[in-house]
Amino acid sequence: MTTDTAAADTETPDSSPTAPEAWELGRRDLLRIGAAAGAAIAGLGAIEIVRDPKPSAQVGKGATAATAIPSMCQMCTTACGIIGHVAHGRLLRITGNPEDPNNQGSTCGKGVAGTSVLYDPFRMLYPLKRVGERGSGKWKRITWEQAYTEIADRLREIRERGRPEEFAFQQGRNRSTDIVARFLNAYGTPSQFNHRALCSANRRAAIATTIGESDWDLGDFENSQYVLNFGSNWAEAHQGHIPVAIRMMRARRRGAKLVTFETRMSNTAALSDEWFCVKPGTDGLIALAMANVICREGLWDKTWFDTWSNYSAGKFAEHVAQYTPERAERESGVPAEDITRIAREFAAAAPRCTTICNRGSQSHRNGYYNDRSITALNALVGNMGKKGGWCWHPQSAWDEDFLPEPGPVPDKPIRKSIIAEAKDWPLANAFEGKKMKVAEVIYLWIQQRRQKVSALMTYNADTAWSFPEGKLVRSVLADEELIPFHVCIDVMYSETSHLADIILPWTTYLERWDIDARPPQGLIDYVGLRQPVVPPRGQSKDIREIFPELGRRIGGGMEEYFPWKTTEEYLEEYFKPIPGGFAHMKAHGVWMDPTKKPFYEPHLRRLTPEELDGSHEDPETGIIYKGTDEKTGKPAAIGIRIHGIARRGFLTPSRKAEIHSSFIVGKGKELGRNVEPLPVYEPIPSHQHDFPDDHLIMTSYKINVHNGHRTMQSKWLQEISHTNPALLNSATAKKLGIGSGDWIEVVSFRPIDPAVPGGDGSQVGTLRTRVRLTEGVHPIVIAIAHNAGRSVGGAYATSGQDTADNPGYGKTADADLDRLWWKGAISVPQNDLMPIYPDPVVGGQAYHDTVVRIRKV
Ligand SMILES: Nc1nc2c(c(=O)[nH]1)N[C@H]1C(S)=C(S)[C@@H](COP(=O)(O)OP(=O)(O)OC[C@H]3O[C@@H](n4cnc5c(=O)[nH]c(N)nc54)[C@H](O)[C@@H]3O)O[C@H]1N2
Ligand SMILES: Nc1nc2c(c(=O)[nH]1)N[C@H]1C(S)=C(S)[C@@H](COP(=O)(O)OP(=O)(O)OC[C@H]3O[C@@H](n4cnc5c(=O)[nH]c(N)nc54)[C@H](O)[C@@H]3O)O[C@H]1N2
Ligand code: SF4
Ligand SMILES: [Mo]
Repeated sequence: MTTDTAAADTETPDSSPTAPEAWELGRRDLLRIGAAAGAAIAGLGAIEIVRDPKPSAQVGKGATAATAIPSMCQMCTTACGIIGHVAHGRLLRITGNPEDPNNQGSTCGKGVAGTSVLYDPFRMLYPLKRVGERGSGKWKRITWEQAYTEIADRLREIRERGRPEEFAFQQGRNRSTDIVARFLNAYGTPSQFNHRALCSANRRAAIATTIGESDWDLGDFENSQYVLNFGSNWAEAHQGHIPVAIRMMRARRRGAKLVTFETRMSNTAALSDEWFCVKPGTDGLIALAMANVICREGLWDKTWFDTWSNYSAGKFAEHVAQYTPERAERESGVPAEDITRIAREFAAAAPRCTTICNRGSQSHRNGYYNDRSITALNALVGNMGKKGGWCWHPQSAWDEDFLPEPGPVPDKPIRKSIIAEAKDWPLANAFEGKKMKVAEVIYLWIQQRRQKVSALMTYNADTAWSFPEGKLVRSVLADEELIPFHVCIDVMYSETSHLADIILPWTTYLERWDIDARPPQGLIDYVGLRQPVVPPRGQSKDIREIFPELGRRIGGGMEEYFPWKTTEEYLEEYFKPIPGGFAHMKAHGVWMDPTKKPFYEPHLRRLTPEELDGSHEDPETGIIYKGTDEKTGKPAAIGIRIHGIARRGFLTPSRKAEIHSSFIVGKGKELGRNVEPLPVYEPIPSHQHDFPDDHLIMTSYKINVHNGHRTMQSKWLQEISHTNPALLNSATAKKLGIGSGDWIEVVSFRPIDPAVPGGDGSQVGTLRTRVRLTEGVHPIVIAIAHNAGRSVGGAYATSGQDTADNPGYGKTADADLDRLWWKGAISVPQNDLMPIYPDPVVGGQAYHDTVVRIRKV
């Protein structure tokens, strides 16, 4: 990347990251955590809990005296409460906020390393405008005034033409949902693309189908005796990483048993009592075989199932009879006797037992049914909503009834987007308020000109790097006919901003305001505040400043939705209902209603006489109705009478846990598709033949010290992990004459699968990498980590490849650059090998099903 600085405006001086204590303290913290992780790998120790004094206190003495500012981490999506320790305007270190009910004072290695992202010497600190061909890497600095004017002019023209849907907005792991929706809805564009199908759509749809009121399960690990894990790597990743990990470790210390099914010896597998290495995409079959054992041996909670599920236990037993442990052994590789034994143990621990699953079970072509099957196992043993069992909470963030968004709030757009509302997947957009969308087809469909895009804004997503068919995404982003105008809002120079026309430098999470909260692991909702621990570096700005300004400049009524002068004024309004308001939030970083109780067994709550007043009941189903549902115009269900008592029930159409779902069958029929009402096992078509020795299934996984793209410019984290060799089973390697450290060529193929767009068996990509031999991976698998393989973003992100030393980055002095000892480390972009591969029911991307051919080179 090169930059012409001629047009630059006056720079805001940037404090350079030289305070020695910042690096020293941070490194020490990382080493502590590294040591704990090392112990964890050996299965010997527990994750260390790093605790610090209460927020808002002065800590330290003399030269290192620091102010403690509570805020929220965003090095991953878990949003742990943190404390920034700041002295003389510089962030010295980050620790966990003990007042946060989710992470309770703990952080992970990434959280501690936030300082190195804030002070990344290669960070983009100024608005940039492209001067060469798109993608040529030639930029000039421009002023914010020029950037605002150019962007507002383009967006105003599209809107005034009456085509707001031609302005497409691509977001990723976004947290600031209120301001994003406000800007886009005020503009009127329905083309709000997200990445949910790349992340968790299959799993969310399976949960929403079964319990209706949430798309996120929260095992009560703290109180559980037995945890059955199907492909969740909670010790290193998971959307609830630290909050889950600290509770799992407490459970383990108490003597709870942890059993993990994984294709790979992850740190979670290492921390478990038992690990079973499964063939990819077979977890659902294992769960169904366990259900079979529980049914035929009468280990179920038949009373609960017959009362609270909408299917009879007897009929379910007949359904699962086809899934024998022997069949599951043949297909998954897990011995039938272990499946039988574990099913018995799981049922014996009920109700203080729970499953946990994640991308290992759901990021497959059959991911939806896998997670339906795993979820059903819980209903069978009657642990749903019970203490120590499989629980959930209706709020995946804060309670919006208590803390509504300050008005005026714009309505949702009336225009339609063919891409955002992709119709080929029956359950992608089926659940009210839980639109999953189908992210992996966005750029293919733009290429196919299914929807015209006149301007694209990318934000909080490195699309060109994290989406499947990386090369296709990049070629579409580079095409000025398909995308005539591309604005990228980014913290660092990325594969996506490389293909923009204007780049807006974004603040890091340590320099911005936000209201945030995550699914409450303690089953009581809470709310948190992300606040700047230091002022923004350079000229970086947050969207809470950018969007109101753009809204006012685009005008045409948009400006009415941005009446407040500053973000603080807006948040002051937002937090008003909280005792102590914004001031409390700034001092503590978090608030939880002390009168609320954990959300156990909500279905049992008795309806009050007031609720029942004016209601009527269906004598056949027992469902109690009152008034009319605003959205459907049909009578609104408020509960169900069970054994003579009117109770709240589940929020599904039947008011029971839906083991059998007519709703999903109906959604399938609307599209002429068959959707199975019951949990089933659907073998993955492209995995069903005998593989030649050199054909393998490529899976993906996340590295504990990296998160997506957003951590790879951190020199601390890169120093710990900067390479992603292909993990290959030693026996497989022997057959192919491959030794540890050898170079191989990996060629990947699209599945031969008519249910998959472009599923013609053709080649996707090819790359060369090195292998690491291990017993800790399935013999048919080649596992490659996804958190590596950057091509731009500075010397740290690219292990010394991208050394562009220019003012576009706003590059600041950094003595550590000379100590970048891992120059040239092997690090490959896995997504260049990934086909677009949606589960045909929901559209969730299959990240672990790609068939590849390898050869030694
Ligand atoms: N360190 C780190 N933490 C993160 C993230 C990150 O990038 N890095 N990202 C965050 C986000 S957005 C998400 S969605 C979560 C994801 O959190 P997880 O789902 O817990 O993590 P993944 O690594 O995506 O996948 C879990 C595991 O599935 C295994 N696996 C693959 N195929 C199969 C299979 O067929 N069966 C089974 N049983 N296992 C299989 C992989 O080896 C992998 O270890 O993590 C969040 N936290
Ligand atoms: N092969 C493979 N691909 C995957 C996955 C996989 O397991 N394997 N996982 C998938 C999953 S689960 C997900 S959720 C997606 C995630 O993929 P993305 O949505 O691309 O997620 P991130 O990499 O977190 O997003 C990167 C962006 O976060 C923004 N960002 C926001 N705040 C900050 C900050 O304070 N600092 C920095 N540095 N950046 C910030 C930056 O703009 C940056 O470009 O990837 C998917 N891709
Ligand atoms: S788990 Fe995620 S949010 Fe929590 S400290 Fe680690 S990186 Fe930050
Ligand atoms: Mo994700």
